[in-house]
Amino acid sequence: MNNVPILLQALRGAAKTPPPIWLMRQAGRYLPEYMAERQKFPDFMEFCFNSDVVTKVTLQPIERFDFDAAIIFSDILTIPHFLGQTVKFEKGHGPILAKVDWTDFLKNSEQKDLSNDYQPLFQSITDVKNALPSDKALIGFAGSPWTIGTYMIGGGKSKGFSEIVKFAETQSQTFKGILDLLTDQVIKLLLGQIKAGCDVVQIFDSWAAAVPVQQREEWLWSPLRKIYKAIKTVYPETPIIYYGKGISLDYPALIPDLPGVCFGLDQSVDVKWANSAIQKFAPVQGNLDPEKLVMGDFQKDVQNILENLSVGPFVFNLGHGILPETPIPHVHQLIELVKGWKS
Ligand code: 1CP
Repeated sequence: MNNVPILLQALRGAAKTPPPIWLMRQAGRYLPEYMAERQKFPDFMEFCFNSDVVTKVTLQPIERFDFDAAIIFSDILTIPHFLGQTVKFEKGHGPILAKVDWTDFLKNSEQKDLSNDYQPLFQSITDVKNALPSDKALIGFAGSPWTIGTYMIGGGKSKGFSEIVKFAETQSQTFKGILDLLTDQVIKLLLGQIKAGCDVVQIFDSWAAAVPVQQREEWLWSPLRKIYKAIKTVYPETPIIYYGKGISLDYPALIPDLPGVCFGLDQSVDVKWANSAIQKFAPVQGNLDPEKLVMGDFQKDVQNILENLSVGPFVFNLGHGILPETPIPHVHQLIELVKGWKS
């Protein structure tokens, strides 16, 4: 059988009842089978670049939950890692990135080709694609240049973003160099992932809301349009999902320049508004609160989301990544609810 995956149908503009479902960060710490594999690798980056283990953990949530899509297991911080900025993951701390001299770093990074470094990832993509049933899609991803940049400049997860914004404003030439470098590397990585077998790519812009409104054109939208154009030039049929957390009010103005892009909605977005302001013109994805999935009281919210958004092109998902403390039975209940939906 050669079924077009339901995720691709929705991303190409079809309203599906029930809609496709996958969850951001679906391969990860809430799964005991993930923890069992993860324990074998003290170093997270080594784990990310072992083809066999990446293939295995990418498929784990599909085997357990039968989601409509797999997302390749990797991390948005692989780009700084391969550009030569040491990235360490310490328990309870999140990522820690080494301080660098930006003038040297930018000079050394110019036109760097990371395709050899990414070979194990591309191999896993090909292996996962071959292992997946034909009705399931494979999603590749990268961080947005801004979101990756916040970790590189801040040395890890930023508590507030005022220091990064200050850096960007006071060292604007250096900051522009970092954004240009990351835009170029994000493009190469996404093209490589599609070439290796990904059906869809998602750009994670988790910290988009930290960008002051007057800087968004330069720091967020101009790089995003460049990425969009570069992908569409080579792979016009490959759908792109843009997940910008906390900035959905900006989406309506972006749509004309990014035709076909699916917009990720975080949990703060009112779905009635999203239907009239975004979904009339573009597919949308989201937006159940991940905390609700932890608590288990999500039935009303799921119904509200489905009533308002399954009328158009829609992908059911969370408003942000699934939390490590999420009980597995709740995930089963969520999928049953969504898959049992009749309009
Ligand atoms: O020990 C561990 O297992 C480390 C935990 C972990 C995992 C499971 C990290 C470190 N990365 C990942 C995988 C990962 N990261 C995926 C896997 C594919 C999937 O199933 O979805 C994806 C898509 C990401 C993307 C990612 N990494 C984002 C964007 C999405 C989001 O949740 O906002 C961000 C911001 C990161 C940085 C990062 N890497 C790891 C952690 C713990 C973090 C977040 C730290 C922070 O909160 O700032």
